[in-house]
Amino acid sequence: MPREKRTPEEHSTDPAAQEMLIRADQIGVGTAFSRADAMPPCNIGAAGMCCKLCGMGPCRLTKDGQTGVCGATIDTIQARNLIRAIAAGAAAHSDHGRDMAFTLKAVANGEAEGYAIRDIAKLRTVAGHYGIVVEGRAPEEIANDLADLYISQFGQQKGRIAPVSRAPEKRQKLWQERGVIPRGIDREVVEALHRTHIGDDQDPEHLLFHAIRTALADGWGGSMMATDISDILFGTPAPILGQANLGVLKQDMVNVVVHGHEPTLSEMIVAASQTPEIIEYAQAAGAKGVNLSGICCTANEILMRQGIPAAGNFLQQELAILTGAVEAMVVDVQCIMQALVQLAQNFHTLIITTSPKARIKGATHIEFDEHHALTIAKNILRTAIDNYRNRGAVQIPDVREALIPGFSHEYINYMLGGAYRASFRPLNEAIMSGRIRGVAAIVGCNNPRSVHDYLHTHVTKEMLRQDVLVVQTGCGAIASAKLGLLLGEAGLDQVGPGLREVCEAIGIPPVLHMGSCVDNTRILTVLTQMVQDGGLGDDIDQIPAVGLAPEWMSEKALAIGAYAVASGVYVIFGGSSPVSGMPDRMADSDLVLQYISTGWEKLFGGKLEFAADPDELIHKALNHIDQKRAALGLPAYDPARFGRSGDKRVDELERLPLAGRQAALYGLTSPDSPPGK
Ligand code: SF4
Ligand code: MSK
Repeated sequence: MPREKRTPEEHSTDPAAQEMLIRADQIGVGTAFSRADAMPPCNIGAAGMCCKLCGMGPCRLTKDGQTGVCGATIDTIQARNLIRAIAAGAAAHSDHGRDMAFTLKAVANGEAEGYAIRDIAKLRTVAGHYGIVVEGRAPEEIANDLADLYISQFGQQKGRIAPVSRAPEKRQKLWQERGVIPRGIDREVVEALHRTHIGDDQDPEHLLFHAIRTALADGWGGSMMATDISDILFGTPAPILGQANLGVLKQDMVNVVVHGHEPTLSEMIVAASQTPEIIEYAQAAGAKGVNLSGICCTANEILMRQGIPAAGNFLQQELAILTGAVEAMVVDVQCIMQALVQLAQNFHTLIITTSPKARIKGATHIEFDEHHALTIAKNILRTAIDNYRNRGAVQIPDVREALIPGFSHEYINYMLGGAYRASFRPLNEAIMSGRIRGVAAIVGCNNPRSVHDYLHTHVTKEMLRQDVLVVQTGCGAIASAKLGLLLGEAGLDQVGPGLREVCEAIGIPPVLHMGSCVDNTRILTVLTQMVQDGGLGDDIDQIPAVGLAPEWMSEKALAIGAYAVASGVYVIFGGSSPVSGMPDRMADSDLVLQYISTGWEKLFGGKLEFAADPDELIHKALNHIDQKRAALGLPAYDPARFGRSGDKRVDELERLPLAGRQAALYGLTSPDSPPGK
C-alpha cells in the first residue's frame, strides 16, 4: 500500500528544495521525493534477504532455517549481497581513477588539448612516495612515469598495490598478517564477482574478508589515485569563497549545470566559459554570459578549486531543472538520475550525457574525449547558449549561502604549522588537551527515504556542540554549506567552547570541506599524518575519530565505509541497514550484522554499524570517541575547562568595566568571575 504523501517540509529541511517541491506539485510532475513516497522499499530486499544470483531464484528467505533453492543460507546471501555492493562501489571509484590516470598520461605526452600540470609540487611529492626519480627531470617526464605506475595498478596480478605504502606502518603490517592487501585493483573486483557467482564462496566470513580487500583496492588504490591526479592536473585545493544552493542560478545568464563526478570535463567547461568567444556568443544570444554551477561531486570538484558555485546536492538535481532556468545539465558518471530526461521534457533544459560509459535514452550525447577537451567543452557551451532562446517561465529560489571549501590535507597541514613547520601536531595537541574532543568525518549522500539534509545537519550541529571537529565530503558537505556551517566565524556560535577556541586561534570554520566522495582518501591521509605526528597512538584505530554517513544511499558509500573500517575507523551509517535481517522473525539472521561490527573490529580495529535513529548514532559516536580518549590516557572530555581564551575571552573582557578588565587580565580576581562583575 503506498505510503501517505509527505509535505515539502517533511521532504526537506532546505527552503529552496521546499519551494521547488511546491512548484513540482503545481506543474504536476514527480520527483525522487514523490516517487519514494509512492514506492515503499521491499522489506525483504532492504534487509538483504533476497538472492537473485541465478535463474533458480529469486529466493526470498523470511523464516528461520529457510535456504535458497541451492541451499544458500541467509548469512551467505547477505554476505554476497554486501560484497557485491562494495565491489560495485569500488569499481565506480576506481574506474574514475583509471580515467584520470589515462588523462595524466595524455597530458604528459602533450596529447591532451587544454590541460596542463598545475601542481608540480604535488606531482613531485606523489612521485616521491613511489621512488620515481624527480630531481633534474621535467614535470612531464615525472608525470609520464607516475601515469604508467598508476595505470599498471589496475591490471596488476600479484604483489601489493603501490599506494598502500602510504598507510601507517603498523596498519600495513596488520593488513599483511591478515592477508588483505590488494594485489591489483581490477583483480579484487573481479574476484568479488567470481566468488559470489552461484556455487562459489559460500562461507560468509570468508566472503567478507575479501570485501575488505576489495574496499582497500578502492580507498588505498583507485580513489587515492583519482584524488592525487586531480590535484596534479587542476591544483591542490586551498580555501576559496564559494556559494551553495539553487539561488546561485541566474535569471539573466545562460545556466549550465555540471553534474556527476569527474573533474576532467567540468574543469574544461570552466575554462571554456571564460573565453572571449564563448562570452560574446552568449551575449549575442541576449544573455549576460554563461553562469556555471554544479550538482553532486562534480560540484565539489570545481567548487573547491575554482570557487564555482554548487547548485545543490544529490536530491537537488531534479529541483534545479524545475527552476526552468537551466539551459543544459551536463552529466558525466555516477549519481545521475534517469528521471532527469523525462522531467526535462517539461522545460527547455537539455540533458547532455558525455561519458562513453553512461548514456541515458532521450538525452543529447556529446561524447567527451580528453584529447580534444577544450573543443568539446566549447561545443557543449554553444549548444547550451543556443537553447537560451527557448526558456519559458522561470522560478529561482532566492536562497543561497556562502562557504569556504578547499581544505585539502596539504592546506590543513600548512595552516596548522606554516610553510616551514607544516604539521598536524597542533591538532593532535588540541585533541590531547581536550579542547577538541575528537574528529568526525560526516560524509555521503542524500536519501529521499529520510528528510533531505536533516540527518546530515542535525548530526553535524550536535558534533560541533560537543567539541568534535567535523570534516566533510560529498553531498553531506553541501548540506552543511547550505546551512552556513562552512563559513568561518559564522558557524562558531553553534560550536562547543574548546573547539571554538581552536577555530578562532587557527582561523578555520568548524566544518572543513575536504572535497568529493572520491576525496575521502584525503581523510585517510589526514589520519595517517595524525598518527605520524605523535601523541595519539601508533595506528589509525587509536585516534578518537569516527566516520558517519547519515543519509547514505550509494554502493560507493558502502565501499568507503568498508575501507574506512579496514583502516581502523568506527563507521556508522544512518538510515537502513542492507544486512539487517529480520531479527523478530528470524533469530539466526544477524551473523553478518555482528561480523561487520565486532568481527571486523577484532581483525582491523574498525567496525561498521547502522543506526536509524540519529540520536543513537550521535550517542554511539561520542561514546566511541570518549573510549578512545580513555584508552590513550587522555583527560576525559570536560566542556567547562575551555572556551575562556581567544575571541570569546576578548568578548568577555570587553564587556567588563575597565577596573574589572584589568583585574581579570592581571589575575587580581578569579578569571572565572562572571563578566560584568
Ligand atoms: Fe536462489 Fe541459490 Fe540461485 Fe541465489 S544462488 S537465487 S539462493 S538458488
Ligand atoms: S555525489 S555518491 S550522492 S555523496 Fe558523490 Fe553525493 Fe553520494 Fe553521489
